[in-house]
Amino acid sequence: MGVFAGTTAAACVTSSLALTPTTPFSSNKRTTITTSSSKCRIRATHHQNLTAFPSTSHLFYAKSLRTTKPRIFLPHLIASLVDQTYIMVKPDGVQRGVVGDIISRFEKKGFKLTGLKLYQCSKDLAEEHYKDLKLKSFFPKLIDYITSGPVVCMAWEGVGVVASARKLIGATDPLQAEPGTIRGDLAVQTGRNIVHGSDSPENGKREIALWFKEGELCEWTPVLTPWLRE
Ligand code: DAT
Ligand code: MG
Repeated sequence: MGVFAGTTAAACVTSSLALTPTTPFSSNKRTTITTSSSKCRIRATHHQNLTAFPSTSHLFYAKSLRTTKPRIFLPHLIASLVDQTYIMVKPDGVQRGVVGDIISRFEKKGFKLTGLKLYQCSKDLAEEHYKDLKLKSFFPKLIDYITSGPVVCMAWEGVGVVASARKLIGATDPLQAEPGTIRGDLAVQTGRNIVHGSDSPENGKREIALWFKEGELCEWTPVLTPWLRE
């Protein structure tokens, strides 16, 4: 139960703020409380604690002093959190016919596709993409593999998309990747792990700029956005 100790109008407001929909009351009872000094009457509705709904202290909510309804939407806050990631179905994924399955996992998760193409890449592009691995013994084989057939290049956008995509993809070694991940479900060897995902938001931007030309990316608003984000 909340504690009501206010003696002024301001204190009444402060007290009533304690009764937000997140207050963990167990029933829908209405209570009238009268403070002794100010005769300020506070009527509060006790809400059931609906665990399916997140706390109204969530980042994208702001409370109104007049209504306690969490209705203010702050799109500029979300815009500053949106990342891009470069996802690529490698030649083995294309040859094995799992392109649709891989795209579908990102679509179903709720991320936004902003670029998509089938592409046969040059040795130079593959080497630039994997430049951080240039000194690794497997580098020449990796470049041969990536250039051995067409790849499917994708740009995906969303809040937390880089880290989430890495989880959807799974560990580099498919035998270590969890079941339910792309590599965990569809591959058996590191050298044929069928999909690439950027490892940081910075690399997401770098790789999208490397693989896509100007005009190949689309800015659009999916109609399902209100069903994915509050
Ligand atoms: P990831 O693709 O999970 O980001 P990475 O960036 O370390 O992994 O390596 C890029 C790719 O290089 C990886 O998908 C497959 C290949 N690779 C990595 N380690 C390898 C190894 N030990 N032997 C053969 N290929 C390897
Ligand atoms: Mg990597």
